[in-house]
Amino acid sequence: MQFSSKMLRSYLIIGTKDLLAGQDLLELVETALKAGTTIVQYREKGSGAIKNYADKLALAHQLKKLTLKYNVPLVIDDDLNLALAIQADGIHIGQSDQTVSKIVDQIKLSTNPDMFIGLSVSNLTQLGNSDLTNISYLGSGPIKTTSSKADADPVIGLKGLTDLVTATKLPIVAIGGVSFTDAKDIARTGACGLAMISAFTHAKVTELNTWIPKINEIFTK
Ligand code: 3NM
Repeated sequence: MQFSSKMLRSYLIIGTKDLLAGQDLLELVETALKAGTTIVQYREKGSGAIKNYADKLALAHQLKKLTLKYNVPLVIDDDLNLALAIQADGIHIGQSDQTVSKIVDQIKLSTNPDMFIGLSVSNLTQLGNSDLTNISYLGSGPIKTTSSKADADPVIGLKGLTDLVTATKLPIVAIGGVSFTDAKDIARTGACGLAMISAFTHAKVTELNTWIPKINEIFTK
């Protein structure tokens, strides 16, 4: 699927360890997709994450089937083999993950050469040090404190986000401690959307059905 910045508007990130008691990952994703979520990232990371590759692969396959049904891109976090195995639409990598040039080379040689790449960039120093040649979008944060990522960078706030948006032409999705009610503030910085874990896992179905369409209208880039 061809990348578009519009895909970043309401960005669901989810992995097994993010689920609350009694929640089912595929069910949660389908509820979000029904509400209008514009992109899904499978992020199987952190303590409590699935370690077994076959189990991850099986779940990722099911996610791919599900997102395809709703014509929404599926991104895999930091696992190129998994991303290639399920023909994911994109891969997201962090500053400490594999180098971008290596990933680009592998993607170009694969059966899925159009896979897009998202990169986490938290501040202007990281931005300056990053090879952005083949990057489609940036994930920038944490905007506020987050309990979903143990090794998150220091909080950058709206000011840090604005600095990054001003410094690059690449579309940016804001991440880290953000929720639906932050959409207007985040949109004013020039960012393209909200990437969220706990806002999704904590929301009731009715809240998702109300908020996701609103968020998709608030972001216009
Ligand atoms: N990356 P929540 S913060 C996966 O700052 C991730 O790069 C971050 O979860 C970054 O919406 C984060 O629950 C966790 O705060 C986001």
